[in-house]
Amino acid sequence: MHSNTEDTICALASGSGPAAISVIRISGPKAIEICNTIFKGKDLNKVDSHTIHFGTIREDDVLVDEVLVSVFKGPNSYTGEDVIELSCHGSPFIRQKIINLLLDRGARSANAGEFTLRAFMNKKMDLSQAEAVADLISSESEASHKLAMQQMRGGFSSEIGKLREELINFASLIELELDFSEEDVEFADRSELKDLILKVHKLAQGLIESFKVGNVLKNGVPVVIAGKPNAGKSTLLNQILKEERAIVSSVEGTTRDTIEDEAVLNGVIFRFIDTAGIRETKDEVEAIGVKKTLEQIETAAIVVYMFDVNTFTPSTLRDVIKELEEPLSRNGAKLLLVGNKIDQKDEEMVRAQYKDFDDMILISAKDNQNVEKLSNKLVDLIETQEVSSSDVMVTNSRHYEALTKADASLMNALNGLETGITGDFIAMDIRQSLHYLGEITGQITSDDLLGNIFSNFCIGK
Ligand SMILES: Nc1nc2c(ncn2[C@@H]2O[C@H](COP(=O)(O)OP(=O)(O)OP(=O)(O)O)[C@@H](O)[C@H]2O)c(=O)[nH]1
Ligand SMILES: [Mg+2]
Repeated sequence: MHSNTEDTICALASGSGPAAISVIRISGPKAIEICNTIFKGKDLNKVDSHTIHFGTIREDDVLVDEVLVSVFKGPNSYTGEDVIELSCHGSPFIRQKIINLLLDRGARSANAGEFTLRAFMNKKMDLSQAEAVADLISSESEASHKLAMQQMRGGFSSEIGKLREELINFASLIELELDFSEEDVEFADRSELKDLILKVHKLAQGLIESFKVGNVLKNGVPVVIAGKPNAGKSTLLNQILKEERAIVSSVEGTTRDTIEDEAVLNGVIFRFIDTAGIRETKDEVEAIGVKKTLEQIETAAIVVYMFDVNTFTPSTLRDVIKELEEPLSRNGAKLLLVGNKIDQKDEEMVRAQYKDFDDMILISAKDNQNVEKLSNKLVDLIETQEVSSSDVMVTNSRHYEALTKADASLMNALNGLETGITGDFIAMDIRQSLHYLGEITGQITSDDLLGNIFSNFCIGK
């Protein structure tokens, strides 16, 4: 993906609907000059950087709008180039008029993400920071906001930087040895090298592991509500979402397809998935739903297994847990047992009956009894997974894949050291590992990669 930096680009940077104020952004070598041709007020060519000016925009002699123009001169701007941010009244008509005037005077419409692409090319930020900008814009919860902010400010980049530094040291030691290979010297102490690789491997593993949590924090923790028909799953979903999202009825097999919606609990996004009740059925549509339920369980982070305390027994519950064991383990999902319809039974009696099951919650979904307790429990289950720590976390699947490949190359190098393979092969593995790390921060890029990343941005960013 190229951005011809000879071009001056412009685009609407704020939302597309009518608004009190809209911001039009212009960046490039002629940003100030072009803006100056339509602006009446101070001569923008003569003002200082980081100043704001009031004036009017005119088309010929017709007044289009009164505006404020912020001037940022490169390299001290978002893109590193001369940048103008023009605040006008937020009417779609005015905005389009001003943009048309700018295009007329020689600016070009910016592509999606082109401002941030320029910031990356001008080394204002590395690639993972640029990606965090997009995450920040789309963050919907406290947790996803925090992660994006940390990444944008370079927390993740500096972790990757550390890994790279260690490996570069390593590679230079090995390569120095290669230069003198005729003389059969060993500069690099093999056991020291091994320790170094193990150290980097440990760091990489920590980051790779963090993806599991980082990913759910960014995209929402998938919570599957499962159970037999009529357990009250849809009633619970509606209570948590505080709306009548799913149909509730006393007919078994009401929910036939999965229903998904998000709720933010304690700053964390949860994606609740209400499912078709699990039972043997001759109904074809329902059977497809049941199959889907089982698949959902395999991808969940938490499975809320719900049962009706009137019709269940501890021994059936034990059987259910046994059946769920295998699908749960596939993704390392946690199980939360929830006994429902406690309004129809004596709570103490039921508690005594199920005393062997730790951490079970008894609720009445219908009467909204203990549902908040259940929500808190969900938050606890996530938070105890060290989420609340301020450690750097991987949230981006591209980074996750690159780290996994980098680590695999490291393991090849380690293997090489252990089996006494010659230095040139080991150096190759290390170079390979460096290559993958470089892809994360953007020292190594391709047009395809950049195109992929920046085309997902919105125009104007
Ligand atoms: N008494 C009582 N009834 C409940 C409670 N929760 C749900 N119900 C009733 O149980 C019936 C089934 O509720 P649903 O929420 O549709 O159950 P479901 O698990 O989604 O059922 P399927 O979609 O068929 O798998 C409805 O008549 C609900 O009103 C509760 O806490 N107490
Ligand atoms: Mg249902």
